[in-house]
Amino acid sequence: MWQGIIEKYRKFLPVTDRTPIVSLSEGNTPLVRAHSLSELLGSEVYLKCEGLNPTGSFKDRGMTVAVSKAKENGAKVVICASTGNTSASAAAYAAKAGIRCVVLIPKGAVALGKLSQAMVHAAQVIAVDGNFDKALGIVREIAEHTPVTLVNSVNPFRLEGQKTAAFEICDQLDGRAPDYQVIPVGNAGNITAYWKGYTEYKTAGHVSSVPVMLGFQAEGAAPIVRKKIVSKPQTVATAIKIGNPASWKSAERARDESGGLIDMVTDREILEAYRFLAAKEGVFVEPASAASVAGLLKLKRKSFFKKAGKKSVIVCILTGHGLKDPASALLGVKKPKTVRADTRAVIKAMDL
Ligand code: AN7
Repeated sequence: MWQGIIEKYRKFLPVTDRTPIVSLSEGNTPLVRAHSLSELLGSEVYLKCEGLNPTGSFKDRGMTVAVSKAKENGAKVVICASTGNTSASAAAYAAKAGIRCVVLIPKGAVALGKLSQAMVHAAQVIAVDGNFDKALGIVREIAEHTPVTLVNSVNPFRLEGQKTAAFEICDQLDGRAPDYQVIPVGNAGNITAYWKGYTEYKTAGHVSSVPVMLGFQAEGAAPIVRKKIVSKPQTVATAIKIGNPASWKSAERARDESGGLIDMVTDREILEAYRFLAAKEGVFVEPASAASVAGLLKLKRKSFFKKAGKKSVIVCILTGHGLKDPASALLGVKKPKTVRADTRAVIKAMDL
């Protein structure tokens, strides 16, 4: 029986017999062969569907470890700042652990699905009149001066949990690492965690290589690409609307040590990839997740993968579920036709 990532990858994680495991059976998410993308690229493309975690995003992998350790250490309150998914995950795991949860969100900039999760899991939600970077600064300060536990990815236990996605991908590929991994970059914890995971799995002898890491930021929120803090980040992909990533330096290390790159994609490219995934691959993700596929398509236009010479194995990380952000799904799509409740009227509307 699958009992979550801590049970599965315990020997790679900072837990002991005394750690109370707070799990919602996260992990074990599908690695789906993407037929349309594979054909388009002439490569073997896979989608790691992290939106199928218990709260609908990859954050659950890190949260199970962070909240288990918080509980072990006797925490009464956990706190985080969030563009949405971290708060949904923290709220759910804190509920399971019986710990109070406070989340700070940038006012008006969190998708409805995520906000409703935090509220219904009974977290105290505080909207800050400022962006994510401001909110993160505030919770970091609070955690320094009060007895609350910070569960943003600056908490190292978060990245420990998140690295298990790299292990899983290698296991799902029958003991090999992908040649390339494409991933959205916001606060840059996830790219850092994946790189840690791949290198640890290689050291442990489970795989013989590590992938080239290809990260993508949104053009209006691309501090790593531009090499400077973006004070007013803008993008349709609210999850990655971040101007000063906490794991900036370690993301650069993942990029450089793997011989990869961190580039950016426009909102238009993100939404095109978002629709492509849903319409051609049958996979519904939130806009931030589509940044990885938008990046893949951008690199294809630049003939990036041709240089490899052989059929590469490429894994795109799809970080969050499409239902998180229902408003984005309705942008630029046709409204359903309304017809009389009558068989003939329906057949006529079907345009057969
Ligand atoms: C769907 O929830 O930062 O580069 O506060 O929700 O590890 O930050 C979310 C980030 C990508 C970026 N895709 O990952 C938060 C938050 C989705 C996300 C990212 C996020 P990082």
